[in-house]
Amino acid sequence: MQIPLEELTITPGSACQGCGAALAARLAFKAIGPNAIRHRVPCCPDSTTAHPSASSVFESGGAMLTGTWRGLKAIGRTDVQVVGFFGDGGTYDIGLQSLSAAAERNENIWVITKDNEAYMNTGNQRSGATPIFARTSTTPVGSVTKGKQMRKKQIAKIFAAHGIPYLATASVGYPEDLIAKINYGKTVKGFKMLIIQSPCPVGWRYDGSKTIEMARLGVQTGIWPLYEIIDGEKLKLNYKPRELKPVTEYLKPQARFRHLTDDNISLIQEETAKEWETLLKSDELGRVLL
Ligand SMILES: Cc1ncc(C[n+]2csc(CCOP(=O)(O)OP(=O)(O)O)c2C)c(N)n1
Repeated sequence: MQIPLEELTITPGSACQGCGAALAARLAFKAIGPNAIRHRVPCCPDSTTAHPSASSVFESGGAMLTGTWRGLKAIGRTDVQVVGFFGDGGTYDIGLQSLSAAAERNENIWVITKDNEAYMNTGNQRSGATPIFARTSTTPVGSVTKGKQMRKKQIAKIFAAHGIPYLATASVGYPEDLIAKINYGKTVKGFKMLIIQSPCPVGWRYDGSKTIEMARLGVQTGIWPLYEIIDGEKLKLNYKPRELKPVTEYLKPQARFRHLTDDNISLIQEETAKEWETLLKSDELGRVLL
């Protein structure tokens, strides 16, 4: 596959060393290309690409994208890609209702979510995307609780249930897959969502040189499967190893999981294996099994 050479990200930007979200922006916008408007809601890194851009409050991300697309359509500029580049907080939680409304109306927009599994911009508070047992600043490890007690919200299934024409997961550890998904999405009219796992060395507490390794382990252990869902129905699994690696390979290098007991790890392993089976079956049948 040909990877576009043009760099559209602003360097050095405001990203930390090893920032997965900055890499997600770099890859995604290489594929989106220059003919786009990129909107943002509060999140980090705060300036990512050189595209025309506006900011809004979390709650109106979907409305801002809708207005931009409809305005462009009114002046005959239907060639422009309208893209929201939001964090997990802006997608899973605080921005959910306006994105859900835009998805239900099937607006011709992109939502690209860089999922770093917490509110990193404000100091690593837990979000709906934070996985079970992860330590964050609001789910500490102490005598009463040990990390987050709830599971990660199944946002892909929630948006797939809107019947949107294109939804996919991606990882900064698999750039060709990520770019191919954007290239395909550019041919689709309607609501497109790409959820990119974007490891955060500061919040997840691993060495910043290991971001790609973390991302790849996420995929190879089945914790972050790569798949596409067309029209909310047809599911295709894009990475199918003969055998998944044990989840410990992903959990152990991250200090946010350092306190996990063997029972905690077994639970994560069992749930990951169960979800993987469901995905394999969905892939075989070619339709989503919730
Ligand atoms: C309604 C509202 N609540 C809280 C905030 C404070 N706030 C600003 S950025 C942010 C975190 C964003 O997290 P996320 O969307 O996951 O992006 P990240 O910073 O992790 O990239 C929060 C909570 C806000 N701006 N508006």
